[in-house]
Amino acid sequence: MTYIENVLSQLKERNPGEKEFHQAATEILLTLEPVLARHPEYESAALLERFVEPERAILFRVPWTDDSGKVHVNRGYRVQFNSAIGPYKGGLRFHPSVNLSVIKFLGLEQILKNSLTGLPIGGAKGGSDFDPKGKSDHEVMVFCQSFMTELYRHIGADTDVPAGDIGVGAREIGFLYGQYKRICDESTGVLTGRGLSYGGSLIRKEATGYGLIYITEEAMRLRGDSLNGKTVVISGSGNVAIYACEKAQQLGAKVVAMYDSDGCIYDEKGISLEVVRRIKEQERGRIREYADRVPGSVYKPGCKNIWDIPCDVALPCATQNEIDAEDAKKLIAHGVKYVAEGANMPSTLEAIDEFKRAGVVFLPAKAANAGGVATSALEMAQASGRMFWTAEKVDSKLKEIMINIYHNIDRAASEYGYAGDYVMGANIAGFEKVADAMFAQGIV
Ligand code: NDP
Ligand code: 2IT
Repeated sequence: MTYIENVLSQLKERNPGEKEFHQAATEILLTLEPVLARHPEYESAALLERFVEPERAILFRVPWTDDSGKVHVNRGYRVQFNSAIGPYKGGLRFHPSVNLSVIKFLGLEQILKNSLTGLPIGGAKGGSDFDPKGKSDHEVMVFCQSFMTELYRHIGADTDVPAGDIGVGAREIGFLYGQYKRICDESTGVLTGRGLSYGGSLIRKEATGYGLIYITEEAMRLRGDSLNGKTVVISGSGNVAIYACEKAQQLGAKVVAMYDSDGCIYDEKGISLEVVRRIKEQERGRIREYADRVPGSVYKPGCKNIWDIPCDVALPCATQNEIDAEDAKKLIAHGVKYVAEGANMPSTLEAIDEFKRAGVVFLPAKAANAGGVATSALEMAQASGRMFWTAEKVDSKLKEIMINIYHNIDRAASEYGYAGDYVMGANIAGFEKVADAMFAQGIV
């Protein structure tokens, strides 16, 4: 057994049943062989064993009372995975599917993603199995206050800086921040994705979606191609999907389909983003309402239908494992040329193999969706400097970061003999910096 195989098998044994964590660790570790061949000293320092073990994993009770007076108990998590290159940084997810395995897969991915941004941020993730859907604003507030009443003691502007993810948007960040400030009596950049009136950054809301399009456009530009005139399918209709759609449309693409967890809309004329935003951002409604409002569009129950729709560019922006091998084959058969992951780990390992075999340009999540956390780091810089940058300044930095990420993963892939394999490139480029920082800091 090689060193990597050994670490992976130990990981599976020590963390039984954590299937998402196993999946993310397998994807990452199996690409690191060439780096370990160059750095035999990493094995004697048990660097990989330390890399896959969170520095700290916090699990806590979150009791709260609903509007009818009934008491509920949810489970809260914060996995502070790796602080080698900076304070822990990563989002909070509120979704019924959240468990330790999901948070650990997200945290592991976040370490390498944050490294790729080139900014000094370590990796973490947290959240709860609480479902904000169908809850009143008051219930969401009460839940967020209870969640923060435990979380506050573990975080800080120079220690660990959470942000949003699925189910945690501007509303939740506001409630979480209000409670943190009330307990700690300090106004710092302890959370990112804050509102513009209380220390947030322009463009943070748009950043993940815009960043996804900037890196995709760069990959296309270098192939003499562009989004202009292309047909695009975007899964999800949340924060990442909406702003990916906005920027893709600005660059001349036709986005023909989106979905939520109930079903998918298809609009061959091109999605009206204004209608989607009204339904999703203002009314917190369901995407099926789009078909009632836009003549000529169609709604189909079930999410999987979306990968049957022919497109040049597919942007999965909803959740993990939303594209399996069968979905990948359908996309390929219908001529997809580019797949860029806005969501975290939306493609299964088998789907990635299909894309690679078919020569699809595949931009993995940790590179393609890094614009959100990169802009969070820009928000932290503004908060600590008590400054507020213009939208143009933040947007141009975001674009520069995404273009740099593309070139770094492209260079790493080529340098190690895997030209065009951006899964290899992203893992290697992200890992090199983290490994170097961990090695330099001794056995900690
Ligand atoms: P939102 O909560 O704003 O939107 C999530 C979207 O995905 C909704 O349309 C939701 O549908 C759908 N969705 C969620 N879970 C499922 C599921 N199990 N099956 C089908 N559809 C689902 O989240 P974001 O847009 O912020 O996040 C989307 C993805 O992007 C996640 O993978 C997240 O980790 C990743 N990401 C987010 C970043 C950010 O800055 N927000 C940064 C980098 C990555 P419904 O409303 O019906 O639940
Ligand atoms: O997955 C992610 O990168 C995020 N949800 C954003 C994290 C952040 O700290 O901005």
